[in-house]
Amino acid sequence: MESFDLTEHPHRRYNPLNDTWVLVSPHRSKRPWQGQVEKNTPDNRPQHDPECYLCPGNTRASGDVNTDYKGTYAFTNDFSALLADVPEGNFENGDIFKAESQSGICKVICFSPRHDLTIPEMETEDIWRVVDLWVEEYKSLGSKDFIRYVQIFENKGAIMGCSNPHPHGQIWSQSHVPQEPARKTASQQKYFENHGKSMLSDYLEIELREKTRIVVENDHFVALVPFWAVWPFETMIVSKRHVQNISQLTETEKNAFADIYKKLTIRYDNLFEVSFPYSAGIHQSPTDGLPHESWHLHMSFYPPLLRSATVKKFMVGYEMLAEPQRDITPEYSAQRLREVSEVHYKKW
Ligand code: H2U
Repeated sequence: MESFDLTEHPHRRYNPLNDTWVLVSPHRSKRPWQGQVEKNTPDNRPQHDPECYLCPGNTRASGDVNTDYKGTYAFTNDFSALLADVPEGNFENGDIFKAESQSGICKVICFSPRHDLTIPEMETEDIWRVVDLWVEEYKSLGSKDFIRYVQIFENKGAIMGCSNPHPHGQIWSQSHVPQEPARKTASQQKYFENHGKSMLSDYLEIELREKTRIVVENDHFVALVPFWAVWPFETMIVSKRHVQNISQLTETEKNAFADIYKKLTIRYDNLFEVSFPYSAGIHQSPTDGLPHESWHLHMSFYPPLLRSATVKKFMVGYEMLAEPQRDITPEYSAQRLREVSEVHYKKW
């Protein structure tokens, strides 16, 4: 029998960050497709939309009026999933029924006053302002006694459930560390105790040597398709320097973060010639007062598209009931993203 080959044979890959597995079936990527096709709607957005609740000077659903902002703009979500004044408490009935109260603050952050732009279309210096706002919000929300974790994220595109095309993200901060960052906290801590180095420092060292999964890098950050990627074109931006969170980035590093965020998302757009949808977010140290020296800042991108602007990956069936599965290998995805231009060549 021939020997095991990661590019040919079905296998499972381990994600050491969150202690999960993904099934990879490279032999299956040529199967015919007759399923759902998403519509690629043309985008003719004006620079300012009087109906948009995120544009400068407009009235939101709550009746509050946005300032006439010129750069970035943050406000408390009018429909926050978490509220600041929740009485503390637990509910327990034996080992089966458990609940705990949760308080928090949710914010909406507008990336630009321009309604018609997206991150890959913005100037790097304007994206720098977004990074700077993330830092400010992480620091100010995280410094509150009852906030133990700050989740910064961006939902882009209607198929990701994004309610408005105006360039924006969200921040949910809360009184407990939610399960995904909690899993990453435990795994990174264990690795740090065993190796005396952050897991992602060791991981980056290998990736930078092998180069097969790297998409783009600059002096301070690397964007790559992780070995354990679940989504077809999932990527991760990792800081070259081991920092726990964005508040530790130097001005130069913040600029480099903006630069790689732009370069990666341009490649995404160019891949299928569409404003590429994704959910992306920053994972970094909790703000619970513990040291967290093992945490290594990274930003994950989870795009749903599989083979074109209109064909997306479904996480259904086996993925829902057993574990995630992918067909094209992370190495192939990285190669595709490396091959497309880093210049945003099309407006659609
Ligand atoms: P999404 O597009 O990712 O859904 O984010 C938009 C957020 O904006 C959403 O959470 C909030 C919604 O609650 N929002 C307001 O806070 N005020 C509004 O007037 C409309 C939407």
